[in-house]
Amino acid sequence: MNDLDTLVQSAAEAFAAALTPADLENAKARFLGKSGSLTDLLKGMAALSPDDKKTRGAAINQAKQQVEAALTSRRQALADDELAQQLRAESLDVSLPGRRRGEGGLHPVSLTLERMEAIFGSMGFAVADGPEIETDWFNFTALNTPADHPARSMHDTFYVEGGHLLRTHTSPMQVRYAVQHVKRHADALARGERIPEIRVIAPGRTYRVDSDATHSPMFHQCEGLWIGEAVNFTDLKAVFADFFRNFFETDELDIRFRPSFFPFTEPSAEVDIAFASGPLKGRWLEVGGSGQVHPNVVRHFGLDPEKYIGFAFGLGPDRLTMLRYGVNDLRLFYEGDLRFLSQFQ
Ligand code: 2NL
Repeated sequence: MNDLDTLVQSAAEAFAAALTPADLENAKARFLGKSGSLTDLLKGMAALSPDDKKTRGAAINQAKQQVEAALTSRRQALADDELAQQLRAESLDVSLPGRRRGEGGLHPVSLTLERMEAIFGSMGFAVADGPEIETDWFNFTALNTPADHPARSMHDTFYVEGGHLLRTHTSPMQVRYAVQHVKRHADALARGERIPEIRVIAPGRTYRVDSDATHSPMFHQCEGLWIGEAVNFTDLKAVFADFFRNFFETDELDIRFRPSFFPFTEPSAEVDIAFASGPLKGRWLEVGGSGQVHPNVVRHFGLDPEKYIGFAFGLGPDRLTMLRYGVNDLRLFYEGDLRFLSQFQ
């Protein structure tokens, strides 16, 4: 092997030993650089005769081409390696199942409210919806609540700027609905004609200054109102029977009225139910309040209490949800814990 063959071979070995592009460029400098081995050989030709220069020059050039070819191929190999490594690092397993987007769902109390709307809807009740910030008149005065009633105190009611308040029940929405209904039929009333009955429920959020294991400052109510010319307690009991049997999906259920007092109804009654079977079998459970709408309230609707009469009731959707699903702590509904909430989807 002559000196040029040896040089080409050691260049090829040096390039092969270079594991990074930077190493390779350093190795290149040793053979092809300004003071590299090949450059030295070319400089060493100065003393040769013209004929020798020709043959020696051609041989050196051929060697240089071989070294350059080895360099190019090593460069390519290193670039290929790097690309392969990058592809390996960024590889995707397209056969893996995709990540599903969480689907979400309704809150258990919303499920109850939707159920209540559907059941009362099937009995001809319209659904009224309106402001949670109310005036004193719609929340208290129209409902025959005296000016000195404790419910009006700052201890019980959240007052906001401008003399408004957060509604303490959804009754004000029923007052709004009744007043509108009467206005819409004002001409017929003036002519002494009959007007359609008022049959409405008002589900939604309500607020009271109250917070412990069984009370939340925000809670839900679903009130109902049925006013006509001869609507009575028998109708009320039938409405409750139909509602509770549908809601709890059982006919094995008793309902009783217990005398009570509310400023907006007279007479008034608490409503209890008892299941004939299941874990709550035989226990009377308080589920709401009710009564015949007070004549003063009927008057505030714009109707003559001598001609129009009916009943109203208030149910607690939070408590109904607890009973239906067997939940024993009200606070679970308002802590936003998905481990609890996702069980209702
Ligand atoms: C309860 C008590 C009740 C009413 C709500 C009412 C509404 C109008 C007129 C008259 Cl517009 N009354 N609502 C009547 C009696 C009881 O709720 O304990 N609720 C959970």
